[in-house]
Amino acid sequence: ETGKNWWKEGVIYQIYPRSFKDSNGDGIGDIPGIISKLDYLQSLGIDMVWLNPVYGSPNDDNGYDISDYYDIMKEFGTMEDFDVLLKGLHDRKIRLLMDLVVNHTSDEHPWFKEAKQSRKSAYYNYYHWWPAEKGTPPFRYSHFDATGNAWTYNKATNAYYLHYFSEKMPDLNWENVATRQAIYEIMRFWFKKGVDGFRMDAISYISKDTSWPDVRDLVKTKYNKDWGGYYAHGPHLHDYLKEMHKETIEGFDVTTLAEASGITIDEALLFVKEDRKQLHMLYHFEGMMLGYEKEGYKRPDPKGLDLVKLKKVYTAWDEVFEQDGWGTIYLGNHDQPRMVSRWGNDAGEFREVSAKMLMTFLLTMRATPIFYNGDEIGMTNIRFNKIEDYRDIETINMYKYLQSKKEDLERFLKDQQTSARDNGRTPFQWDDTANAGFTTGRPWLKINDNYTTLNAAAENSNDRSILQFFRQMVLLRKHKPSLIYGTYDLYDEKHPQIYTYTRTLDKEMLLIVLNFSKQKIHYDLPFQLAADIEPLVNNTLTFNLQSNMLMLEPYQALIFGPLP
Ligand code: TEU
Ligand code: CA
Repeated sequence: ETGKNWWKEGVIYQIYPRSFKDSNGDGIGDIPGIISKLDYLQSLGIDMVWLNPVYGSPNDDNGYDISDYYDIMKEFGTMEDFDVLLKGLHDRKIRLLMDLVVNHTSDEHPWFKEAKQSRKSAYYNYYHWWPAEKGTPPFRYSHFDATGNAWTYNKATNAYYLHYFSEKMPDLNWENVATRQAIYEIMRFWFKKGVDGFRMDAISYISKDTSWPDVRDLVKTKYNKDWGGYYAHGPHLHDYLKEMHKETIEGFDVTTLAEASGITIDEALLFVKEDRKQLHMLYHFEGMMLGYEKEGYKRPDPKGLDLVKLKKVYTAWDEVFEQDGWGTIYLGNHDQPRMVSRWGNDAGEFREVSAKMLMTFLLTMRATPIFYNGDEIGMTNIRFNKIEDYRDIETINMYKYLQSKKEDLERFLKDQQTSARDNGRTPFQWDDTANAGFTTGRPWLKINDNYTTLNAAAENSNDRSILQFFRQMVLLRKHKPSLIYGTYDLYDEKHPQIYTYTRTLDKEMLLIVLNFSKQKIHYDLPFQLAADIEPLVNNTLTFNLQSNMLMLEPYQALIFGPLP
């Protein structure tokens, strides 16, 4: 914790521009589309927008492969459009966080185009190379490569270049001072333009052990089979972040959010402890591993979600930031399936109530909440059943990889219905007109058929919708300082269905009770409430308390307080 700041007090709304709103009928969401929805954004009560990458890009990985950091992607519009968007947000008191992707560039970035020509190129050292005269490079895993290997051979330089993601996304060499300065220049450019901060993509990966050990055994012994964990342990990571802070962040009223893949609780404060002057907030992946098997692609664990474990994870992460630094909390984003499908229940009657329960959770924890667009109306997984429907390089290349290894592709496709990133990337469902009001053309990714009933317009005109509940909860968080800065205390940690905690600040104490199951539960409250107490928040129409025993409806969420 320590000082109070706007970025600790606000709610972040993440926009995936490709899928938000198409303005010109080409089937791809764009910046004018977002501009046309500014009033909607304001109506949500959110304080910050995190915009996924909108820079020049050939879109191998939907904008995470950047070919021009100083321009806007053609499909998304122009720099003038961007300026209008920034002003439109600021006029509505909403700040804008951009996505900074500087672990890698696109192979179509001029730096790489030069670098790959010859070892003498001025940009050769902007990237990591393994000269072929030394033989084949020691193995490194790649997230998106169809062969699984992060090194790809380049003929002109007779060397292999490193790419932790797809082969069209070569990793930048941060050991080179010129590379680092070029990155700081980019950051200053956007800060000077008035953007309010960056979400920092794969930032834990930027420093590499350039003695290049073979990581296979290392990862097994030291990193608990998590190679992301190994990648997050580069030797100079914190030197670079410190330098970056000094060269860019200092002197601007901005915030930075570290995407901290592979970072554990013990290391979190190295990034965000205030007097270390590195970054401001961090988001972890520990929660995102719950309910998946440990190894291989994201494969749902047949045992399902273990709530006791979930409570443990989020409680431990709360403790980290109790004294210093600050965290964020999310249950969905563009790399994850839909929040309600994964953590709640999107079947029939349960969808609304469980979506509201999850919102109650996110908006009552001590961390800046991040909501992914569409989750505020309870959008659900699309569950494609054939590979041709997918657009995501992660799914497509994993399919190719498994195919080459003769693995069970049917099982993979079935698992992807639960975990694929495209589940969360289908176009936003605005209304019940053709293509959900997203586009007049052919959408780049299929739209979920349920848009005829599940859409923002319908929810806007229904007082009891998920959307209205979201607005009310965002407002509540603003008016209850205990929900932002208050201490968090967990009760009944071993209860397998119910998550109970209090948030306390000065004399204000709120009690939050969440039923994470589809069962009705008789639950004995951890302490005595007044017999005539009424809940402050209830996501159902039922409230049944008898001598301190609550009869909780499936997925019921209740907030009581302020309590004496
Ligand atoms: O993700 C970085 C990351 O750590 C990935 O392992 C992520 O967990 C994975 O994609 C989940 O399936 C970031 C972006 O959020 C992601 O969209 C990009 O594809 C990736 O970086 C490369 O830039
Ligand atoms: Ca468009």
